[in-house]
Amino acid sequence: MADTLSPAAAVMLAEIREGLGRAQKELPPKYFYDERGSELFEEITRLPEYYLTRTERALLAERIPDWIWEMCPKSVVELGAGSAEKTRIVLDAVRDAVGFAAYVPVDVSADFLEASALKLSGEYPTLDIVPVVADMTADFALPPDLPHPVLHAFLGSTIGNFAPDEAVSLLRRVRRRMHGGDALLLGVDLRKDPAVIEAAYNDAAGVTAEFNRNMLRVVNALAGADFDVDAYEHRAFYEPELHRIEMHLVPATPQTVTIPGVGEIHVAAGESIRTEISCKHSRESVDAMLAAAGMTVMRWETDADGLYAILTAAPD
Ligand code: SAH
Ligand code: AVI
Repeated sequence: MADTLSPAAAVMLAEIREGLGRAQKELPPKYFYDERGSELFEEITRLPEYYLTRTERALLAERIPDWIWEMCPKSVVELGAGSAEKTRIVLDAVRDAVGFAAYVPVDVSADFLEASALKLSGEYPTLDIVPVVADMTADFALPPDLPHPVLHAFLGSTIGNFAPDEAVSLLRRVRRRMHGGDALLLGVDLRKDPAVIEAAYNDAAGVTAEFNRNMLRVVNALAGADFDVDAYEHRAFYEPELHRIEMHLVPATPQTVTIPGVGEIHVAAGESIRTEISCKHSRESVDAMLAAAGMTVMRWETDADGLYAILTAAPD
């Protein structure tokens, strides 16, 4: 079977094998995002408990027009763009300040990305929109000759879904693409009362639970696995020492899963598969992460309740 696998399928099976082989079983969060997962995420962003999206949107609406006038980017590259709903605030400001510009949304969710790029092309005739389907944790090519200055946008606090060392590697990769005058626009969720964070990842309507379980459907579809999706319960809890919330899937009864190319995986009753970490930051942790990647904060803005921050950073 291994001989007939595409390189992408081989990487996926290796990731799944490695993740499910650990003492704490794990699956990478990028597998949340098939079309259904992307739609469920959009639903999460509208939940009353999920303060992140609306807080970031309000901050962007307040600060972005001025920040974009200062930077005048001729290209915007956005990592994990998704629906790019909040990015419209950035794109409106770029259109008003610069006129013609390139917009490169990068995302692993191919169908969802194509659909949002098509919608945006109709709305922004002066933008050259070039979607790139890629895994941002690996090296990938951007369109050649993007006009500078380039604004690298990474919104939604998606940086928090990477452990500190992975986040630094990712930001270093961004830094390597930067010329003088380029900038990073980052959204980060801040540390706060754990009860507020736990509520955001355990919504009353159960959308986050469905989003979490959807990962097993994605792995079934992509890898031909036979996870009994309904056997798993959603669990999300804050780890104060690590400043992060974790999402897990936990079966009430023992499970045996067969994954072609990986083999049989046993999940004991009450044992968990970790599907996501979402790290929460402080000004100090952001400064340290950016310093390790070779960047310095230029602008920093938080909401009145200190829930969330947006910032720009420049290469050192
Ligand atoms: N930026 C949007 C969406 C955030 S959801 C917002 O702020 O609302 C996270 C997005 O990152 C999803 O669209 C998901 O498909 C994408 N994503 C997750 N892991 C990824 C990876 N490894 N490579 C590329 N995109 C990824
Ligand atoms: C995309 N990412 C920043 C979200 C988060 O909050 O960590 C994904 C998510 N997980 C559960 N709800 C939303």
